[in-house]
Amino acid sequence: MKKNGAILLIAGLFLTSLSVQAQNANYKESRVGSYTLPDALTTPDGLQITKKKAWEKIRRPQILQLFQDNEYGVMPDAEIVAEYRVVEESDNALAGKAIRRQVEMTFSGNGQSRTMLVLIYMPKGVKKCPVFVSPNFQGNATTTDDPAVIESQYTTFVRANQASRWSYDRIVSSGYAVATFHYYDIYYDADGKLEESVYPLFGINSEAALRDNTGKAIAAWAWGCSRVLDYLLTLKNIDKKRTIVMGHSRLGKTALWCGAQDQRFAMVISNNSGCSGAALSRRNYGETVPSINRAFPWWFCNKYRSYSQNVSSLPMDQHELLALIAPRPVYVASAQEDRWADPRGEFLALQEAGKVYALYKYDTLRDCSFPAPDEHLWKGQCGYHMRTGIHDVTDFDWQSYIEFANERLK
Ligand code: GTR
Repeated sequence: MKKNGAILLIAGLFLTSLSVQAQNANYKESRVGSYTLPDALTTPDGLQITKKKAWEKIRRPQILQLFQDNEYGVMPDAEIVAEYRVVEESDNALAGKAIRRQVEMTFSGNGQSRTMLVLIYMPKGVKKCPVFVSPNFQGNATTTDDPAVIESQYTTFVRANQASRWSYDRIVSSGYAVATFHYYDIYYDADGKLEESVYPLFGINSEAALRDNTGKAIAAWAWGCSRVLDYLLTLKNIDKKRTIVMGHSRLGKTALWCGAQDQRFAMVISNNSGCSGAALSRRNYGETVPSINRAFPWWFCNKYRSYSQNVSSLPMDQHELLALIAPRPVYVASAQEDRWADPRGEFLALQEAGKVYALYKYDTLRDCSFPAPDEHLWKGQCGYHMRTGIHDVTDFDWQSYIEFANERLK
């Protein structure tokens, strides 16, 4: 068999096994099971956290470490040098509304380097603009029909293939900048691809060099979002106080993990992030911890797999990931037909995270019932909607994020 045929066959088998998993998953609320969530406001030695100072000093670092050690892993400590090269720029993009800039970022460490290509659109005539940082799935050129956009190195996809997911016109017309990169530039999204990632720059060249809590793909993609922010913060026309990290699906998990750690991001958006993103792990509904570990072992640190047999032994749950974003605005968006991502589980996590937002005297979603499809449920710093339709990013989603950010980020 030819190589391409073999790759297609393997990809096909992988997708088939995923869809079998999805079909066999539980979609009945009555079969979710009972569970007790870890309390974000109680320390392991029983101390009750009642003040934001104690949250920030004592409990927040504990929870952050639980996610590092048990789920996403940590990026190894090493000095990485970043160099930026503007490879293309125009002040006449998007029908004259935007400045387009394409920047090649080269990261070096441990005698090796890796390049990421970042596409940025900035609204013209805005002195200080807020910015969305959001990685893409198929390469920069798939996000738009703008012919000047350079194809990302790993892309095999048709130009503009995913343009419907990127409301560039709306974003820029609303006065926001947006920066995107192909996530493969940071970690090629497949098993056994550690060498095609930034990890070798940190001295990690093989799976054997990974500790139980070393990060893998999601940790690396989150790291990539922070590196884009480093660059954006060097630009005079970007508002440091209004930076947003947004991601869809596996990249929604990434956005949450990035925003949880990197507090320079002023707002965090999870679009259909599902299992190991915004959805509670203890609910047996749609994708579960055992199924995600089976299908995507390269996304999480190795330790995460040890919880597949006993999810309730996880020392944390995903509401605490959302709580790490407090007091910054957080938006969780689900899609009605995306049952695999457990919309209700995403909503319940955000409700529960409200406990921590309440320490900051913000109103929360704790007393709200599950909203109707397409209804905006926005209280204090927490935003939620369940859009009608499938697992996707649509203009409705972007419009919601922009309006929410307009109100919350000043
Ligand atoms: C699915 C996976 C989900 C979600 C999704 C995506 O196959 O099971 O966790 O992340 O991929 O990224 O589109």
